Amino acid sequence: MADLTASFHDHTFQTPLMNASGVYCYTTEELDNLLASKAGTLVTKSATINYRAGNPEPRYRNLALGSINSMGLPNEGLAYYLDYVLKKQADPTVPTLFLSVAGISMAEDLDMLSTIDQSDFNGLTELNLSCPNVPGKPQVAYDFEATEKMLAAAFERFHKPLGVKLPPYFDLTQFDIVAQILNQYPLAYINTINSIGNGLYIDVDSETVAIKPKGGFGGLGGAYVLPTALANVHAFRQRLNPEIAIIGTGGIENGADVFAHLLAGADLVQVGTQLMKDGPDVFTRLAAELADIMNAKGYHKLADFKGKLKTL
Ligand code: RRO
Repeated sequence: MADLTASFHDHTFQTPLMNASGVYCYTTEELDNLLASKAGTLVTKSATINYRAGNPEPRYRNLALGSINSMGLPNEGLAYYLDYVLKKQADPTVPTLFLSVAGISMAEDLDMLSTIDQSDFNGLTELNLSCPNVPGKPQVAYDFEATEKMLAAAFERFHKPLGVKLPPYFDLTQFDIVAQILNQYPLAYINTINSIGNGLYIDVDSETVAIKPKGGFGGLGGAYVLPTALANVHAFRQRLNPEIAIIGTGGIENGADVFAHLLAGADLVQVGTQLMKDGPDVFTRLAAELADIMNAKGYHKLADFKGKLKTL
């Protein structure tokens, strides 16, 4: 019988599955439901220092091939999520949790990292450098100079395990440049990819866009993004120091998609659009489908195939 146990640095999770930040992780009730599911762990909604209402609705739409969103960073504020993970880490039955932050400015990011550093949080912190949906705020990780400055300043004050959430890159030279920057820092992991920013879905019958903010432009998720996500996971696995783990996010609809992410080099995988569509029961199905594939192939554990993608 396939063993789905996933290792991530010195942490062990029952399955390699978790939610993608921004999906089903806004409230303590949603977070508790994730903990009760087959997800191996969870990540909280990217937080700002203070509560944010986010962009006007409708701001998320499921589409036949995925989803489009321009949520605009709605969240309860860092204290809410930090309080949740601190309470949970006192419970030995709860796995190590991920806490995500996404400041509107570098100063806000650094402020939040200092708060987390000075707290008792002993889980993994994720710095989201790739929110595509705050009007007037470009994604930090598409500005290589800003990314380098951010990481340098972050590691001056932050002494706990830190990962970064990256946007998709599309050119091999971008992978080279970004990996060269990331390899200079003691990152625990990268999470790739965030949604493909600023897509535009058009409904031809009604001749309208699908969401209200930004005239309809929004981040794409789901089947639209799977090959881009796999490319980013694999390109970074080929370039990053082996100590930097990878969370693969993007386009997972079934167990085969989970298998593909792991094969490309992901250590854990996150599910966004499909979790939005199905709720936390999706993890039961994904775990069963992944186990079926491993059993059929004669693989007993994730390490039997993780990162072992073959080329022609
Ligand atoms: O809240 C959002 O609009 C959002 C964020 Br912070 C993000 O990182 N990725 C995304 O697709 N939406």
